[in-house]
Amino acid sequence: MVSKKVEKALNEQIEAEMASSQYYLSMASWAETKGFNGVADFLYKQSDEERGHMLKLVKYINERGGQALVPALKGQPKSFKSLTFVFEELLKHEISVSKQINELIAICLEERDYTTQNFLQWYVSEQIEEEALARTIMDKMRLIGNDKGGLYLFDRDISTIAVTSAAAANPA
Ligand code: OFO
Repeated sequence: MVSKKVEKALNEQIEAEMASSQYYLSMASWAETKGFNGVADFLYKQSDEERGHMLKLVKYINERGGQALVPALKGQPKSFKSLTFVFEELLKHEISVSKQINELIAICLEERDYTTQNFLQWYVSEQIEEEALARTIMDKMRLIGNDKGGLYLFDRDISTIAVTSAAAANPA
């Protein structure tokens, strides 16, 4: 059984995961309208992953005797300054989610809820992977700058960057 305090914190995490999913979806849609189809596919996938993170929390809270709450949708930006800006935001966002997960774990320890703390370890590993991926992408974006040819190749190759970075973050 989760305590009220842990339940509240987990519900806040649901909101954070949902906000990530919505934010990345708006980025994906914007990128698609700008002709960056590779980037759009990548962001649609990230958005789906975040929804998956949210669902995992919903099921966990309910399984542990709490009630998962579905938060209201917040508005999302319609446009973004540049691709670099999109990925800067993505990295910033992931870093803040990692912090939030750490705070959530601190609450679990305070409440001596080792089961939830254990459950949250999955999110800790996931965040390491997602931050590593966002950093790899940002490094590439910095190299490319506004070079059109570079952006074309980046858009074409982003799915490979994602696979390589995931393998590096999770060596077999
Ligand atoms: Fe990448 O935010 Fe979920 O965990």
